[in-house]
Amino acid sequence: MSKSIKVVVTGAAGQIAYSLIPRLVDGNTFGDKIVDLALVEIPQVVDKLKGLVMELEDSYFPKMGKVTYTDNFEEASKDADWFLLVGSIPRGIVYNGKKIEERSDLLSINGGIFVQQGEAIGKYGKDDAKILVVGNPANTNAFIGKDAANNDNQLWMAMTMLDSNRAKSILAKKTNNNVSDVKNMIIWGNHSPTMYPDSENALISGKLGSEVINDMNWIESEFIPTVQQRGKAVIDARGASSATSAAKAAIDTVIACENPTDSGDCFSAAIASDGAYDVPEGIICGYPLITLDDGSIEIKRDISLSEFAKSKFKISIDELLSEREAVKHLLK
Ligand code: NAX
Repeated sequence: MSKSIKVVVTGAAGQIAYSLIPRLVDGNTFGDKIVDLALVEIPQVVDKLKGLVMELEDSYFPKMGKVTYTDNFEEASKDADWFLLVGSIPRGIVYNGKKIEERSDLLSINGGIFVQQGEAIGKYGKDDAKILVVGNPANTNAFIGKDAANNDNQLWMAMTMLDSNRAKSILAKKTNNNVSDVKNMIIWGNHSPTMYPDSENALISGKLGSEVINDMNWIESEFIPTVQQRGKAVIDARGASSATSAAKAAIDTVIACENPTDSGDCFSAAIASDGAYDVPEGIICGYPLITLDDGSIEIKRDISLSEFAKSKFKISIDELLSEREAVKHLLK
């Protein structure tokens, strides 16, 4: 009999989740394992999940196990292996009578949600649970959740895979390669417009990006801003934020964590700094990561950063520090 795995998804009635959830049970993401799903929504929309569950049942997924839905996060958390925290309150909506425009308000409101979810994960999730925060502001939400969970065996991540996938695609186009020829694509810092996508350390058909692309002007004025601002560009063009690409990126992150990383490669996600690359300890920072044969996940530590890279990375670290300051009232 195949092993089973329990995955909790919040924001399960949202647009990212609609693309994401079927892929969790398609037999590709978790291989042979039977996947039990616990879908979570806020009370106002939780009943909509009945329709999604019907669709899942009608789709014939041989690896799909038990599927439940609830507005009770604690109940959903019990013995879960993976938490995909997609749900959050977006900028622009009216919340408790106030329109949420300021990043500080967004940080505080979502921070409150992540305190409760973090506490439940620490208490009820498996001791080796992995948590991927997608809902923005992802890094600081993960920072608050990890603090509230207070369980260092669990791995908290914020998603930067979408940024890394975008960056690969742009580098591949620029150098007439296929996207699969671009490896070691690192997103340093915050998942925000300050992130630093590292073209210099990317491997393009086996060669360092710094050797392949001799066009600093293009890197500064096109590549970096395009990766940083692409989320907004998709909203402007589509009238809605990235959904299918965000779902694919969440799946790619899960697959990267569940399988050993090829030598010479890495994957991108933000995790708590242990001081690596001189980042202040504790903040959830975008790093190059590797999954080892025993399943543990580590920061890849042998990347050298140019002075240009360091100056860009510092901007993003400073932003993360100011976000930490803005939510300090939520920390234990
Ligand atoms: P939607 O507005 O379509 O869905 C969000 C869902 O979350 C809603 O159904 C809402 O009811 C639910 N929700 C809110 N608070 C919740 C809570 N406390 N518990 C459970 N569910 C809750 O947004 P969608 O397009 O799916 O995007 C979700 C989040 O992903 C947003 O915060 C968005 O900014 C973020 N993104 C993050 C990306 C990344 O790379 N890290 C990229 C894509 C996306 O912009």
